[in-house]
Amino acid sequence: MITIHHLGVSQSDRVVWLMEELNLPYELKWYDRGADFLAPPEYRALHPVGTAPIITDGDLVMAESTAIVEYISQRHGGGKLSVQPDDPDYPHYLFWMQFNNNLQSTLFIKLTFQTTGTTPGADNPMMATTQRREDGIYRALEQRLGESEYLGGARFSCADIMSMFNLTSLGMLGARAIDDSLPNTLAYVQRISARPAYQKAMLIAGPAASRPAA
Ligand SMILES: N[C@@H](CCC(=O)N[C@@H](CS)C(=O)NCC(=O)O)C(=O)O
Repeated sequence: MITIHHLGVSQSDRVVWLMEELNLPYELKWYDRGADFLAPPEYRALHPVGTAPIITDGDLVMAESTAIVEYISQRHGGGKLSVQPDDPDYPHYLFWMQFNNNLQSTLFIKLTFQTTGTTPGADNPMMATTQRREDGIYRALEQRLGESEYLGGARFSCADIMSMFNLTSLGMLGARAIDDSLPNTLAYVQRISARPAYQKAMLIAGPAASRPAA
């Protein structure tokens, strides 16, 4: 059985969501963040990368949510939440599976500036590039959701599971608010939030959830 090593308030909630969507059994091991909001030493000891999510599946220890989600979908979920190479939407699926890291890299650059009190003006080349990239990602999101109900195509897929954390929880760190300025994205978030498996997963492992009683 797959064990999800869940770090509180983290994007490992998307692995719980995937398992609920696929109706697969799993064990959830809960780890609390330290006072510095980072993963505790016992979490970092699980895998050299040390970031959440991490899963174990037999002898396999795996990090990086994009890889984990696709691995579980294909290996344990019969590929039904993946978009297969012969599907016309496959290129879209590949693109949106990368949305997570693309968006977060722009946020982390901004956060580094902010937390060190070194935020430069908009004409600073690094700042200008970061903002241009971030704007482009949200523009692509709006465009895609104006033409397709789901990011990976006409049906719900892992690409949607990879994206929701960034459109909801990432706001805690200062990511752009999903509001009327992004109408297609706002409607998408509302639509996806209504999924029973999403709601169940957020109750178990979402940002407002806490370690289950022993
Ligand atoms: N690209 C990675 C990002 C992982 C990541 O940044 N995880 C955060 C939680 S949302 C984390 O582990 N933070 C605690 C730490 O770095 O100590 C993935 O998608 O798995």
